This record gives sequence, C-alpha cells and structure tokens, in this order.
Amino acid sequence: MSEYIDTIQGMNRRSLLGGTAKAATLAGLGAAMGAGATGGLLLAPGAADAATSGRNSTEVKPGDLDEYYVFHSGGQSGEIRIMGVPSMREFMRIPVFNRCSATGWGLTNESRKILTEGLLPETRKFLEKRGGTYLNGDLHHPHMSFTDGTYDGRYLFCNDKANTRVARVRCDIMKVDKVIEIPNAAAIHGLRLQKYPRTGYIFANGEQRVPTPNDGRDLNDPKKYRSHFSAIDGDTMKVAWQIWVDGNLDNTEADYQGKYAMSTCYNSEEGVTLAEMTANEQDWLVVFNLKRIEAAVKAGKAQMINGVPVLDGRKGSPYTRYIPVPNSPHGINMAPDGIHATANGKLSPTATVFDVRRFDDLFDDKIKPRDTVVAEPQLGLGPLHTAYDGRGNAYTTLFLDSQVVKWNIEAAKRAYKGEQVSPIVQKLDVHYQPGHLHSSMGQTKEADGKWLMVLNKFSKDRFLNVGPLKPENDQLIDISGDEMKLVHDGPTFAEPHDTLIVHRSKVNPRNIYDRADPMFADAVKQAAADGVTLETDTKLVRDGNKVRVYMYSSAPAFGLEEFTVRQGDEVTVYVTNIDDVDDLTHGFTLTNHGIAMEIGPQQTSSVTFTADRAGVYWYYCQWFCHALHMEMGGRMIVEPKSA
Ligand code: CUK
Ligand code: CUA
Repeated sequence: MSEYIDTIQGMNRRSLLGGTAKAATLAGLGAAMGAGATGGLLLAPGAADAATSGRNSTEVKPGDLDEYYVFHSGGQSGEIRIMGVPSMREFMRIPVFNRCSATGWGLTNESRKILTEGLLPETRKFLEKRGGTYLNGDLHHPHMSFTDGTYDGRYLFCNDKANTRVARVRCDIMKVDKVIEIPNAAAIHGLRLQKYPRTGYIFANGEQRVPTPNDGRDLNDPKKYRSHFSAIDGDTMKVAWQIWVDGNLDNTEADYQGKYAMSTCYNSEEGVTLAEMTANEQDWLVVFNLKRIEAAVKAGKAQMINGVPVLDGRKGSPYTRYIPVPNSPHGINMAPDGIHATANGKLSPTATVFDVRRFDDLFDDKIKPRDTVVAEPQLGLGPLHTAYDGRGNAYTTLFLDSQVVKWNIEAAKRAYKGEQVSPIVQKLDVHYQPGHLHSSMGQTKEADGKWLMVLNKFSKDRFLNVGPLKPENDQLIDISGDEMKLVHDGPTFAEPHDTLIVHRSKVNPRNIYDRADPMFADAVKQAAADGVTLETDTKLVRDGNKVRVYMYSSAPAFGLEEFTVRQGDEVTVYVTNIDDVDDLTHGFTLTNHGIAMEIGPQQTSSVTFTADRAGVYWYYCQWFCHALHMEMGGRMIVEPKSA
C-alpha cells in the first residue's frame, strides 16, 4: 500500500495527463449555458464593472454588501464562521461545539441546556465531573436545509467528528438551538441533507467501527465491530433510524429525488490498522434505499438498540447496494443536474461518475452494481472533492497535485465509452493541498457557476510568517468564464473542511430578538413564577441558598447598580436587554468569576455560579454600546459566611 502512495507521490503530476493543452477544445462545451444561470437573483454590487470586463468583479466597495453568504466550517475549532463572497470577509462566528469567551456559549444557562440535553445518559454521567459538557468538537460539514432542491434559509446542520454529535443552527438568529449525541455510532463524519421534497433527514456517517452496543463487549473481535449510517429527523432532532454497513463510512450525499442516500466507504477489509485498511484495490459507494428502509422500520423489522431502530444493511441486504470503486474513495458529490454523482478516488487518480437514475434497476437486480457507472476519468493525483457549475462542468480538488481540475461530464462519459476525447478542460495550481471546494449555490439545483472557493490545507509561504502553526488558505476562483481565474487568497484558522456559498436572497436573519424566542423561555417561566416582569423589574429572590437576581439593561446602565448575596450562595443572574435598536448588544461580565455573556437587543440571558468568595465584585458590560459604555456596571457584594 505505502508503495502505491510512494509511487503516485513520486510521479510528475503534469506528466500524468498533460491536461491543460486540451483546454481549448472543450472550453466551448461549457460556455454555452452560462447566460441566464443567475436569472432572477439580485445583481451584485460591482456587477456593472463585471459586465464590461466580462468577468465577475471581486471588489466590494466599503459600504457595499456581498452577493453571497459563506457558511464555513471551523474544523477542530468547533465553530461555524459566516463570510461573504466575493469579498472573503469574515462577518461572524457561531459557536457550536466550542466555548466562546465573547458570547458565553457553553457558560450561560441557555447554551448549557442546549449543549447537555441531547447527550446520552451515560455521557452525561461521564461528564458530571468534567464540567457537564464536552469542551471541544470537530466540525467538518455545515449544510443548509433544503426545500425542493434548493436552500430554504431555515437551518444549518453540522457534525462533530470528535464527540459523535450533530448540531442545528437557527438561521433567523444564527445561533445553535439543538445538539444531539448519536447513539451506537462512533465519530460522525460525513453529513448531508435530504434535498427533496425537503429536509427532512440529516444523513450522518459514523466513520469508526466499534462494538455495538459499545459497553465493554467484543473488545478484541473487530469482525463484530459495526459502522452505523444514521438518519436524523431535522425537525425533531431525533434519530429516525440507523443501518449497519460493511467498512468505514467517509462522506455522504443525497439525490434530488428523495429516494437515495449514498456514502463513500473505505476499509472493505474491515481492518484495524492502516496496512489492513488499505490492502484491497477496491472499496465501495454504498447506496441506501430510503423507501425500503422506512418500510422495514415501520414494519418493525429493526432491532431497538439504545432507543434507536437499527437495521442490518451489510452486503446482501435489501436496503443497500455496494458499488465497487477504486481504493479509499473520499468525497461524494451530486451534480445540480440531478443525474450525476461523483465519488473521488483519493488513493486512485480517478473519479467515478454514477447515473443515479440507474439505482432503481440496481435495487431491482436488473443491472450489476458497476452498470451504474457512466464515467471514470483520470484526473490527477489525490482527488478529494468535486463541485459543479451548472453548465455541465465539474471541478475536482487534487490534493497531491495541489491543483483544481476542471473537467466536462459529457466528455468524460464519451471517453468512458471509448471515444478519443479528454474530459480535462483546465488545471489550475492552488496553494497548497486542497481538500473541499465549493461553487456558488453548487450543491443545489440552482448552481450559478460564478464562484469557486477552494479550501487549501497548507498556506506555507503565502502569508506573513506567524510561527510554526500556519493558517490555511481559502482561495477564491472566478469560474464564470471559460477559464478558471484565481482572484483571492484568504487565511483561515483551524480548520475549515467544508463550506457553503449561499445566495443572499436565501437568508434573512432578524436584527432584534423576539421576546417570545424559545431560547430564553425557561428564564421567562422562572421570572413569572417569581412574580417578575423581565422587561421592567429588578428583583432579588432568595430561595434557601439559591438566589435569583433579575435586572434589565438599557444603554448605558444595568437596572441594578448593586446586589448583595451571602458567601456560598448559588446565584443566577438574569439580564434582559430592553434596548430595541439594531446592533445594540450588551454584555454581562462578572470580574474574577469567569462569567461573561452576550445579551442581544430584546434578549434575556442567564448564568448560574456559586458566590464562593466574600468581597466586592464589579460586573460590567463588555459589549461596546454607548459613549458611557465604560461606566455601565455595578457591584456584587458578597457577605462573608461568619457575618
Ligand atoms: S472531509 Cu476534510 S477534506 Cu471531513 Cu469533508 Cu474531505
Ligand atoms: Cu452596555 Cu456596553
């Protein structure tokens, strides 16, 4: 195996295909459908300049807005970042699996409830003496909910590979509202959404194989380890069903008909060491038949494990089909035409293209698994992920070659049938070692073929040297013309794996919280029980050694300039921001207590802590809100126990 890798790494990447020379012949194939691809969408600022130059303008002048939202994963940082295209500016960070010093995510009662209520009972017990929740996460794949094959702006869903969780972000306020731990599975990696008729299901790959249940049995019997493919109901955030597969699941995808999900799958050997896992020359694309699975679950054919109906979808089952593909495939990407899906070779220089319409016949055993393959072009070294422009072209990252290759799907199909035609349109150097790439609206049926963002794992010499740990490099490529054109380098911190480029017409967040927002419904309920109106009252309620302190905030003052508790009290502070103005967020930071939280306009936030130490402790507003922001504060007076 390692010999194979040595061989492909040692090859001269340009000797393999010599693709660029053939660019001219095929460029025509892609250009025809360009006009009208963005019909109905708002014109971007700068579009006029672009019209005269014939290319997209990358310039977003001060005060102008970007045309696209980018939802960028934060990898082992555990967060999602919101950026803009074409400016590549970062606008906001959404803490998800991480803790956030600025907003108090992981610290406030509201966020802690979200972070803990979806954990399995045994995990909650495990975390009891470890702060109650995980401190890290590894967020690879954010995806926006679909209605009828395109983004609907309701939610983002994302995975945590580190601690086997799936989270949901509300796009109206850009905050997480649900985090669930997936039972039975281990390390949720690939995550994609049902595109049709709507989301619907969240498909989540459990990458690692473990005993099931993983409770101490079958420790040294890897043959009994299982990988789980999970379908989660995106509305209730409950696991609808799971299914066992052979091998390890990597990435996943769904079709545009709502009939099939599919996952790349490596380790057909079911080994536990690298050498064992890569011994075979072939692995699989596993296809899941959603209707059959649903029917079987409904008919009670699944066994309940940890509260989830689990079916056996290993080879020979009616629920799955295993299509052989070259060793260790990685990304699987559905084209906006609704017909073609591409699995990327990783260890093979090829990509494998399936016609998903043939999956019906495959499940009816009318054709063989490989009969679903309609092309298998040689692209270059280390193909990882593929994006599309909606004009019949595909763009694949070549990790080892540090290139993006543009290729034509129809040409690849003709070549597969034996015609002397190269599908390669152009190869473009990127810097360096790209993983995911994403085209504007490219994972929807509204792919508009304007921009391509390439997420490079290494930046090396592209930025000022910041020490041994370097940023990554997200590059923006203009794909509106026949030729790909690199237009921007953008450093990012650890470690965006995947990204979404969503037209701004799809997303419409609020500016001010709704006072009926479920995020702080518990606080509203507790206040009512204490006879407090959050918006107008300040009050201290003592309940044994539990103390609840209610105050509102209005720039530049808190409703309470001091409150007094006793040493050892368990104190909960509720702050309601009664300002009703765009962009007027307050904060509550309590000095020397490790307490800080964000309170957006019309939001209520709360935090609970023990007032262990006697003395005077000032609290202050840490969100710049007013000319007298520095003066916005008050005292917590803690009377010593003996007093
Ligand atoms: S994976 Cu990272 S480069 Cu987790 Cu989507 Cu392919
Ligand atoms: Cu309120 Cu600063």
